[in-house]
Amino acid sequence: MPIKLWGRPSSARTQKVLLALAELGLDFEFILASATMGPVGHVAKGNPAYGIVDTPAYRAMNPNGTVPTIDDDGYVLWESNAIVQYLAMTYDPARFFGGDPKVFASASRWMMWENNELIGPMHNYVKHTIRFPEDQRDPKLVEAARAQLIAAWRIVDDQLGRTAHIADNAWTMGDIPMSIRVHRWHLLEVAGPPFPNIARYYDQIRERPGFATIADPQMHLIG
Ligand SMILES: N[C@@H](CCC(=O)N[C@@H](CS)C(=O)NCC(=O)O)C(=O)O
Repeated sequence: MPIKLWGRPSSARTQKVLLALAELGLDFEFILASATMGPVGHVAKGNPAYGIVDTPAYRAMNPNGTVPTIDDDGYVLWESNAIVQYLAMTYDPARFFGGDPKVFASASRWMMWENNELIGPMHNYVKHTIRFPEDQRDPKLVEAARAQLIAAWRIVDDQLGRTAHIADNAWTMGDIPMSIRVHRWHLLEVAGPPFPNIARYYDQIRERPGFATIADPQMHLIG
């Protein structure tokens, strides 16, 4: 039975799972579970168009009412980074972390770091430049987010000066969240200093066959 994935294509967390499945070449069934954002605009909770994330059946699987969630032959899991790690350990430990606990921990560290350091300022930047109606955008928050992102990207650029990929010379699961963030950063065309190692990395990750899954700018700029 193929893995079931409940998600929203414009959600970066859903994209992590899409990238992992593409790297594994696994068949899966995609269920569009959320319509809170996208070409139709923001839909409030309680509106039937909100999506199945708000139904009792979905909340029985994922009490947060968020995406993504997977069901792999009866094993239900939510929390995007945990899903990627489960897929890695179950289906291809060698490809996803060289089958090595130290590489696993290094990759896992970058997955957590992305969650802790990049998502917040990137969401603020996108909300206050693209997602919110113009009268709700705050230029001070945009500038604060830009400064935080530049400081964070400097850490990434330094690391990519030491290793070809984020957690190791080889590609690992740690490159999944990083690929999505680096792609978004380039699509947003934020003013800032050059990051030569990130530019080299961006060329590299776009060459991977799985990247086509998340390449479409509409998946990043409308959500
Ligand atoms: N920490 C969770 C966060 C899940 C989350 O907040 N997902 C967002 C999309 S990226 C969501 O479901 N938002 C509400 C919605 O789209 O209906 C994870 O990484 O899976």
